[in-house]
Amino acid sequence: MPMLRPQDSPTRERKCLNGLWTFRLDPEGAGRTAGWWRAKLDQAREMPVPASYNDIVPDLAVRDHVGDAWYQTTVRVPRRWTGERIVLRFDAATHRAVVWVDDAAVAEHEGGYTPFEVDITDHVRPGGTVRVTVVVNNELSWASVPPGIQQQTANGRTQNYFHDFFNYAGLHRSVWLYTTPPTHITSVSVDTGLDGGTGTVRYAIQQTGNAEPRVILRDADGVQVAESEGAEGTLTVPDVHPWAPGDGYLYELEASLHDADGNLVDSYTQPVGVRTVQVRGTEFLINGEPFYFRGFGKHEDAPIRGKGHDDALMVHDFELMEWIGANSFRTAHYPYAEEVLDYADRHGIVVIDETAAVGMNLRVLVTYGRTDMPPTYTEQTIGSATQRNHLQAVRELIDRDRNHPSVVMWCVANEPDASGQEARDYFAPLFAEARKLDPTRPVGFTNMIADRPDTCALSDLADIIMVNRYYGWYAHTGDLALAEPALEAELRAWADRHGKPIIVSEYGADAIAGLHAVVDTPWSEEYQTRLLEMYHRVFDRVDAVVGEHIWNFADFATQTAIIRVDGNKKGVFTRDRRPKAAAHAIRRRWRKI
Ligand code: BDP
Repeated sequence: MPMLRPQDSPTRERKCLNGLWTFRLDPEGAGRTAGWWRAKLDQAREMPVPASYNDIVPDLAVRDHVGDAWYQTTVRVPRRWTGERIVLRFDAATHRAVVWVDDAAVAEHEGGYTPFEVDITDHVRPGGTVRVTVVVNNELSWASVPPGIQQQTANGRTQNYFHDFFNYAGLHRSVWLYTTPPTHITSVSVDTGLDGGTGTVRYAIQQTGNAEPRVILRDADGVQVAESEGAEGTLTVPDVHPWAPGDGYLYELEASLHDADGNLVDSYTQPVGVRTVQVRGTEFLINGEPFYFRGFGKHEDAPIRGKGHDDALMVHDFELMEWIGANSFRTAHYPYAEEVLDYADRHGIVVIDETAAVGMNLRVLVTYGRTDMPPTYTEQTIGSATQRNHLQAVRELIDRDRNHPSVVMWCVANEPDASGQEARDYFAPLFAEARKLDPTRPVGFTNMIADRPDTCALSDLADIIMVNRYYGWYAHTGDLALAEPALEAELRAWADRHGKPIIVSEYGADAIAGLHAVVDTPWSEEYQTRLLEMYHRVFDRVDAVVGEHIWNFADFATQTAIIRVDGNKKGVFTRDRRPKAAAHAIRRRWRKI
């Protein structure tokens, strides 16, 4: 069941703890033994929250730090919070964290992109202050999602990983202190349906204590359209205004608890978009209408703040997507900040929501010159420990995001090794878990080129085929004449073999902004444009293709590699969000100019 986000309501209040915290790296891991949470952090510098810490300080020891990093702040608990339940919540801590309030360890969480919270009522005194200390750890192992390995070099420990984006760490999202009444709502979930002009909203409320749950549904003008009593039920919405791509119409479900005298005990408001999603043959239907995905695989990535959430950057990215004519994106390669999904809900942008499972494919390391890697799925590599964390990541993703109408599909992993029975044994329970938790949305994963239509061991587990393809870049580099028929033949093979809709969930070419060439020259802006146009010609010829997500929206940071020039340059925008030539070409296609 969803964990409720902090909100201000007639019965709830929140206080944001963002700002400058004190901060100290702990490469030796000394703090956990020495008890750094017991006092003011020694030798500390200041660090902004939310942000990745890596690029804030011009020092490789910070950027490439492996291990623990300590954050601390002092918070005053409002005096008026007496009698309330007080909760401390982290929207994310990458990749794991332990939290202390004064001297008491209160919370622990694994996984860098989903929230966690803890009731700290017994540890605080309204009107007083408390010290909040967090140790954030960025180590990746075979068991973590995403996985990685460490190496000991003459220079100390280094962290290696198999995914193509920088291992940013820190407190990437907001931190909250908030209240609920002692008797309170713990979760609200909604599923919606459409039947002609009538909508349905099936709701379920969970709570603590003894109080009567009620719900009221209001339209966007605040006019009540339905109400009900009880912890579960189905509301009927006559003349419904559905949520649809490009039309982010939202109702509001106010869930409340009442005591025996009818007094309000708790109140929580959940936005609701009434829409349906369905796969039929080779079509992807939203509200029964075929939907064609135009957009990007994105990243949460920017200069200085790394993966730190920033409303200015978020709104700018959405405005650029609107400018270019995108209607959708994939949260490659991890769950994004909840603010991003809220924005997508309000603006009718369609989202493919992905877990942080990326880089589970040891075969690809050959590309990076590594020939010494073991098989992907063994107990020494990606094994049952990884799978446990991965299952938890699926649960936390669905718990967090199931109420978002913008989210139309779950993506359980990016480009995993999809060969053989081992891959199936690893993934079948993940697909099953996603379907069990949410029978209303299709489930998929993105396939990498090594696993073909006739050999991929996972595609029949998925409701939709998502393929990442780099013809003209990693294959047939620079040769669009060879790349075009190869791409077309493969897409037709997927359609013939599987009879499911196909989204080309990645395709693209690196381009260095400002590099120009008359003839096809990889890395030039013209080659990137021509490659994308070639893909689009092919997509227009293959009926089963229902979506095009260019890799990537913007250039982004990666670990150092000889195939990366200051990061991955497949953005159609630069890292500071200036358009490359391809952006104008895409805009002509997507906006039909
Ligand atoms: C794909 C990955 C993506 C990479 C991209 C690339 O899914 O994360 O950034 O290739 O190489 O394999 O640009």
